[in-house]
Formats: sequence, structure tokens, C-alpha cells
Amino acid sequence: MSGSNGQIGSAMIYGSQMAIEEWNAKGGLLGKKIEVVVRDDEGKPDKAVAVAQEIAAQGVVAVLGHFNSGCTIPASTIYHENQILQMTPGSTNPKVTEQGFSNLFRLVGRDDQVALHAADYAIRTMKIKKFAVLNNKTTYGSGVAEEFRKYAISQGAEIVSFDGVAEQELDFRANIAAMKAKGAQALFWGGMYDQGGPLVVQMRQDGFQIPLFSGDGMMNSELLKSLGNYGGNVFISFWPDHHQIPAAQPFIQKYIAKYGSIEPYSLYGYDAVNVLLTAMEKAGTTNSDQVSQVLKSQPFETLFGSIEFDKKGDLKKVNLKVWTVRAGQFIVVD
Ligand code: ABU
Repeated sequence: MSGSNGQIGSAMIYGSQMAIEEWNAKGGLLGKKIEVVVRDDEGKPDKAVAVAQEIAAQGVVAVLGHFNSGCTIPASTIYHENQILQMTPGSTNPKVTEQGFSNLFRLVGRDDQVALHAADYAIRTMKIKKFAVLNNKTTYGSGVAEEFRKYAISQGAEIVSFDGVAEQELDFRANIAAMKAKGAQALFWGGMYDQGGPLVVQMRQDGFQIPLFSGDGMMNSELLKSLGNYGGNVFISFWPDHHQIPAAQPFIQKYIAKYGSIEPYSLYGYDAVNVLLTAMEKAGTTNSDQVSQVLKSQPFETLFGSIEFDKKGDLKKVNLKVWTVRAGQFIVVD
């Protein structure tokens, strides 16, 4: 909530709180009101572990979160040891669910899927052959960058550079000069919106107009603000457009009436709570093992339609789109 990706964390929490308010207004769950405990991991792995220990000591039955894969992975060990259900609405690193924790679920796709989708669009639709890859050295950023590199090479593309920058770095001039010198026709950015915006602006101010591809870490209104007039030629591999889904509109309108605007991850926070609580209601208990079995045994309705989880806790089917920025707004192009 308060780290460099805090706007997404807050959006997730607001969405989840709206779902809990709706459940409590209908009488709660299994005859009890639902109590929310909100904690801020600040996007920092060590803080995430401390928060997870605190949560476990408080008798919490389920955790919605975390957002950053670098926080979700270490915290998940504590939730697993304490038999606490966990559903992340945004951590996309494959390791989240590859750890084999039966109590852990992910409501979105994985970086291997996101990177493949971005690379396919770049290589097949835009006919790009030479890529630079830059990442912010986090679990998410380096992971999605590596997935992109692997898949792009397997499809016959050339990776002319693969570099990392510190998570706090906001000066990309040396990286831009290096990418130019190596003849990159496009850049894949493995990182978040807080650095991705300045990276694009500095590229364009330097006259470097190559397309930039990225994953879901860029999908946030703060990116639009920092891009200003430099939004062209930015492509983001992300989930479907919520504005085009009729079933999502009542929630979107209610959320906007309360908070003024909505972020895509607000919807995933809302869905994560509804899926978790529906599974608990069906199981007739909050017991982690029994609820996990229900979660893996049947479909659940979300704002985006019906979903099903596989044995690992990943979605069986992931719907990915390519988004771009036009006239200061995100739109789907593919
Ligand atoms: N999914 C992108 C940002 C969050 C994370 O996985 O670290």
C-alpha cells in the first residue's frame, strides 16, 4: 500500500473491502460477520515475512495477497506452515504456485504466459526480430524478462542485450544508449509502472521510438500520468478489458461512486474475496484443507466469468490481451 507499487496494493484492498461489505450486509459467512485485518508489506520481502508472522499469530483464516511476487513467495511459507488459505490477485511469478503449497491460489495468469503472449504479438504481428530486454532485478521483473528471453529465442528472435537496473533507478540514459548501439528493434521491460513510465519518456526524449513491450506490472493509471504525451508504441500483455464486460459494470460503477476512479486490480481484489468466501460457504467451514479441495473441484463465478483452478492453484484457462495507450487511455489492440 505504501511502497513504490502502492497504488495497485490500495486498489486491491479497496476492491476486496467492497466484497466483504457486501457479504456482511447479507449476514456474513457461516453465521458470522467477516472481520478484515489490513497489513502493509510496503512491497518489501522482509516486511512481508514480518507481516505474515503477525497475521498468523492473529488467527486469520485467509489472506488476500500479497501483490508483489517477491513478497508473496516468502510469506507463503508462513501461511502454508500455519494452514492459512492464501489467494494472490496479482503475483505472477511461476514459483508462487510451483512450490506445491496446497493452500495457495492465484487469480491471474503467470509470467511464462504473459511473456509468451507479448513475444508472440511482437514477433508474429509486428514482425520484430531483435529485442533488448531490461529488468528491475526483482523476483517479478527478472522472472518475466527471463521468460520473454527464453520464448523469444525459441521463436527465432535475437536478444541483443539483457540487462538489469536497480528497483529505485530512474535514470535510463546509459541503458538507452546501449540498446541503440546494439540495434534493438524493440524493448521488453520486466518491471513495474513506476520505472516503466520514466523509461519510456526518456527513450522518446532521446528520439528512440522503438516499441516497448511489458507485462501486467505496467497496468496502472499512474503509468498514464507519467507517460503524458509519450504513450505511443507501448504494448502491455494483460488480462481482458473490464470496461467491455457487462457483468462487471455494476461493480465498476459502485466502486467509482465510492473512490472516484478504478484500477484493473480493484476487480481482482473483489473477485479474490468472492471466490474465497464462496468456497468457504460451499465447504461449510474455513478449514484450509477442506476449502482448498472445494476450490480445486468446481468452477467459480467472477466479474470476468467462470474460472477453475488446477491442482497447483493456478487458473486452468488464462485470457490474455495486448493493450496499448491511446489518447491517454489504455485500450485493447489484440
Ligand atoms: N504481476 C506483476 C507485479 C506483481 C508481481 O508479480 O510481483
